Amino acid sequence: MIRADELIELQDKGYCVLRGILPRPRVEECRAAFWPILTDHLEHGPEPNRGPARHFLPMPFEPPCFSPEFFFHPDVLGLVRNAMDDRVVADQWGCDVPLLGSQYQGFHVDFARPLFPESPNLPLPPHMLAVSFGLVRIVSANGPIEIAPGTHGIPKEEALQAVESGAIGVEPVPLEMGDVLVRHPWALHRGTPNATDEPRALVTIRYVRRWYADGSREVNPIPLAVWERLTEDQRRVMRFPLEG
Ligand SMILES: O=C(O)CCC(=O)C(=O)O
Repeated sequence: MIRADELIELQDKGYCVLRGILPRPRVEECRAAFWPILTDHLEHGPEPNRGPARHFLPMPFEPPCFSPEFFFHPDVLGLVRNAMDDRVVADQWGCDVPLLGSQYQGFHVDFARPLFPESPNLPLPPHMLAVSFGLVRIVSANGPIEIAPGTHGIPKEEALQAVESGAIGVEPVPLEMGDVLVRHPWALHRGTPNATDEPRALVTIRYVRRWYADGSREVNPIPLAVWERLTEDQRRVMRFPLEG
């Protein structure tokens, strides 16, 4: 399905939400399989790496943590391709988890360097998009991401000032299970506190134009058996290391 309204919203606001498009059973299976891995990471893994009581960890590619429906959903991939081009690849698959005790992050963008350092504010079409969905229902109590709409089109310092002064308001993005958030990584955003006992797991796939690479986040390798079950078209979309 062509998502023309959402594409316009993504272009104008820097994000849009596709409501209820992922099959809930797939998301629930992913959560059930990931939860022991997450629990082990939280109990025995490294210290929080995204602020107090806030973790990022790479997602496994073993099904059902991985499902082709997450990466190749026709509406999501269609939207991402329309916003960039037909040759986009996925190069990140990770999970952001604020816990009880997490705080507001500072507003930030998700890229370290402008594409052309000599012209950092050159207005350009997107070369990456983040596609996220919750493994739990995300409501105000457990820390929805907040996004400052329209800031993807403004020089970063100007955008930060506008958000700090309140000239641009910020929007929390609650997500039901099955909802998918698509956002420009350079729209200013921040994580908010999780005030519940349950980890708030938000998984993200990053799609980039084929010519772009930055290796900015840790990723897991794809097991050979999973790779072999993908179609040729699906393999063309996956830019991850192969296990072995
Ligand atoms: O998990 C979230 O709500 C946002 C996290 C984030 O933007 C970050 O850690 O860079």
